[in-house]
Order: sequence, then C-alpha cells, then structure tokens
Amino acid sequence: MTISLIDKINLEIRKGDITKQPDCDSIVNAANAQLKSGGGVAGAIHSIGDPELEIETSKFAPIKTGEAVITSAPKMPNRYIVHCLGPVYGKDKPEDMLLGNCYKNALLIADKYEVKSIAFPAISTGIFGYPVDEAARVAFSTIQSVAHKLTNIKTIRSVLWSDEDYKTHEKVLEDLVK
Ligand code: AR6
Repeated sequence: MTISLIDKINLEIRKGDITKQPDCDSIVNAANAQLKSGGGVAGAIHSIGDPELEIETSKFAPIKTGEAVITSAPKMPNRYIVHCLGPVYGKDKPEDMLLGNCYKNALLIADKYEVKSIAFPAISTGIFGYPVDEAARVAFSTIQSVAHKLTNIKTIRSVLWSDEDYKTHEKVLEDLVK
C-alpha cells in the first residue's frame, strides 16, 4: 500500500526484511544504545555489516533514546544506515514522544545526507515491547508532520516483518488518510 504525502513524498508499507531493500538509499536500524549487534533488526544488520559497521558505530556510542546517527552501510546495497534508539515500552517515558523523535531525527539526518528513499523497521515493537498499532500511529503521524521539512526524501517505506504487523500498519494508515 502507498499513499502520497505533501510535496510528492510517498509513504509505502511493505512486508519484508529491512536488510533486503536494495532500492532504498538508506535503511534504519532499531538499535541499542551501544550501537552493537543484538537480536531482531540490529542482529540482522550487524551480522552483514560487522566488523566494519561496528568500527563506525562505536564512534557514536552510546546514543540516547530518540536519537539518530548515520553511518555507511558496509556490504549492503544501501548508501547509509540510520541508527535509532527507540523507547522501551513501559520504561522510557513519554514513549510516544521518544518514538516520534526517532522517526523525526532519522528523517532529518537522512535528508541532510541527500537520501531520496529510506526504509524503516517498526522501531521498538520487538524486544522493546511497544504495541504495534500504537507504534504505527506514532510513526505515521510523525512522518506526516515532518514531511514539509524534507527536501530530498521522496520515498519513506515502512518494512514489516510479519503478515500481522503488515495488516495492523495497513489499517492504521487507512484510518489516517480517511
Ligand atoms: N527486517 C524487518 N523487521 C524486522 C526484522 C528484519 N530483518 N527482524 C525483526 N524485525 P527489534 P526493538 C521486526 O526487536 O523493539 C535488539 O536486540 C520485529 O518483528 O529488532 O526496537 C537491539 O539490540 C519488530 O516488529 O527492535 C535492541 O536492544 C521490529 O522489527 C533491541 O533489540 C523491531 O524489533 C531493540 O528493540
């Protein structure tokens, strides 16, 4: 499913693997504060990019919740990886603001690096326990509110790992454009 935001920016949702988005300039990592390998998305990205990736990320670590930093994308088809630390649900508060900051800061730093297309996983919805529907609402409403500040980004893709997460995102997006 694809919708048009302002200024000819497309917001897409796709089922898939964040490490297999060769047509995107940048992908986003659902990172940990130390910017090291881990489970889920961080494990998948670092298992391809390390050790070169960890050498780069270690220069920025530790990062704060809601922060985004950018590195190259060793051994991957993309130009950049934007690493974001999402909130742990029920612990880092206010969760919605902190999760929104991830999307906002990721988009702004990628735009500064002249990224035209960027793919996000559903940050915080795995090990960090954020309910998928709530996280999707925060993600899409933040993307909508930041869109007018973007000069280079034309495609924003949300990549969902499971059928269920895809369907939840589809429903949230449909409600948002009603
Ligand atoms: N591609 C796309 N989505 C994926 C993939 C993949 N390859 N693998 C998992 N997902 P998570 P978090 C989905 O746990 O909640 C790590 O250990 C997954 O189903 O990766 O922000 C880090 O080191 C879920 O919907 O990120 C941190 O410590 C979403 O991506 C911590 O987990 C996010 O799941 C970060 O937790």
